[in-house]
Amino acid sequence: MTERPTLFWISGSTPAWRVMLALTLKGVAFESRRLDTGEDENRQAQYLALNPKGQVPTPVWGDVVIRESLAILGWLDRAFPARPIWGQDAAEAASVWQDVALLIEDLHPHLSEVGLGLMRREVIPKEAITALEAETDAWCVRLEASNYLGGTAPMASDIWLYPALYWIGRGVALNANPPVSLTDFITSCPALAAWRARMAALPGVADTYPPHWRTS
Ligand SMILES: N[C@@H](CCC(=O)N[C@@H](CS)C(=O)NCC(=O)O)C(=O)O
Repeated sequence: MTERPTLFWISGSTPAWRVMLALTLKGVAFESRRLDTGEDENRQAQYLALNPKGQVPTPVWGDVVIRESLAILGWLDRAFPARPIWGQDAAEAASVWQDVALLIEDLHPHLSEVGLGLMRREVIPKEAITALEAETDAWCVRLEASNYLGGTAPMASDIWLYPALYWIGRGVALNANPPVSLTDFITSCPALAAWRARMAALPGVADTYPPHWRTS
């Protein structure tokens, strides 16, 4: 197959951002199809035929149409094996999967509670913030020992975490009086801040930042 994959995405969607990051880090050129939710572009029959939930991300490559960001990250490594994001061998693959599973199992519930609260401009329970900080600290400690969660190069675990932390930052920016501890959520952990800067400096990564977050 020679043509490039087409990626359907929505600005500000962390799952879509992950897939865009993976394509970028793997050096896979793709056609970008940003959908405008204000115009219900993700609810049109043509798009629903690709993704019946009307959700993003959805990559299309010839006859291949995939939904669910994690499945897409898995597919990408098989379809475009250069510059793997799921490790170089069986042991590394297991280690990356272990991290992704732990991020989803242990970090995501707290991230979700705090992030959704911020998006809805609700008062965030102190315990929820403390739990998020404790979980984030554990990943920060990991990053004191290596440049990336994946070791010497970013893997699917780094790709999972990067947009997730920016999503909290976006929620903080949307609130007039966000909880103080969330305003220095990243900078309070130097290893995490350094990792984020390292990720952002990789070729093409800065361009994946959600465009509407730059302007509103
Ligand atoms: N589990 C899915 C989640 C996808 C998802 O929730 N996408 C949201 C954006 S973050 C979406 O497309 N929302 C648009 C809508 O439902 O109308 C994945 O990881 O791909």
